[in-house]
Amino acid sequence: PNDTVLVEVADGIARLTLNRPDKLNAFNEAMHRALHAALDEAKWDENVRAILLTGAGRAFCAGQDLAEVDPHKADGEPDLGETIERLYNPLIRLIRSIDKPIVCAVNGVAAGAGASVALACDLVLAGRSAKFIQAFCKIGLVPDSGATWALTRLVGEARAKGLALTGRPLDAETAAGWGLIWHAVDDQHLMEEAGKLAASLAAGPTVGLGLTKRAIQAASTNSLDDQLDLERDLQREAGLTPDYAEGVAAFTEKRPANFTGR
Ligand code: T3D
Repeated sequence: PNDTVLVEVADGIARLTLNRPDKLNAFNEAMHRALHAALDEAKWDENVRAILLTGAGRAFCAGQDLAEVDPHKADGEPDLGETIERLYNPLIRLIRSIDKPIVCAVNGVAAGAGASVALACDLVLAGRSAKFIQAFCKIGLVPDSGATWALTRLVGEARAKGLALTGRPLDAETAAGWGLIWHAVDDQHLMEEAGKLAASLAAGPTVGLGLTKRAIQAASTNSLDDQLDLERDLQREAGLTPDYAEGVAAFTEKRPANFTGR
């Protein structure tokens, strides 16, 4: 446990705040460990039905802390592949594996792996002044932490290459227009909107929402036949939940559903 990620669990929502504001919430090892632990806990905690991720201060996350890397190591060559394999890839895999909706409130710049983490979340809201920067090309690196995968799927190859090869900042409004994120929101309303969204998800049929997330994630690599089979299997599972019975009962009785997340 350390204070590089603030965690607050209340009303079915785990609020996680990246908390190295002086470094624009850049990732060091401690923040990696804290974020991974907090997400893992939220994944398994039955009281948590939605996750809200944001950053403290004026940035969301500036990617890898460049003050903590040494490209001129005395005792050998740097192995960035090792860092990716040990820290970044497990983080992205964990985010995608959580069967609960994850809202990301991008409160300022999201650069390098910071943008990748945001794009791995399920519903991304960004303040109008926030920017997404594929900063990797400025320092001779390759977009990582799923950036090439997410960008290409979300905005297509032409725009993915434009962003990744130039490193030009993309503003929140354009990002929403391109389909990179869900919505751009006025800065002063971002946290309120993100909180409301997380609250409505936390009051939803958690199992069904989790299975929906799984189905949509599988769609980008499945054939239609595989996806039809998957939808059948997941629907079978959703159809066994008390929340499904409640949803149908509430509809029939013309009243709001009272989902319990089971
Ligand atoms: O290395 C591996 O293991 C491989 C993994 C790679 C994953 C990656 O994420 S690689 C990409 C790393 N990130 C970047 O290259 C982004 C670097 N930062 C920037 O380009 C700019 O800071 C921003 C565009 C994000 C924001 O610009 P601006 O003008 O709003 O702020 P600033 O003045 O540049 O930064 C404010 C402070 O934060 C400043 O510190 P100071 O001078 O006040 O003491 C700056 O050095 C610090 N900071 C910003 N980003 C980082 C950082 N410190 C360490 N690492 C950072 N990534």
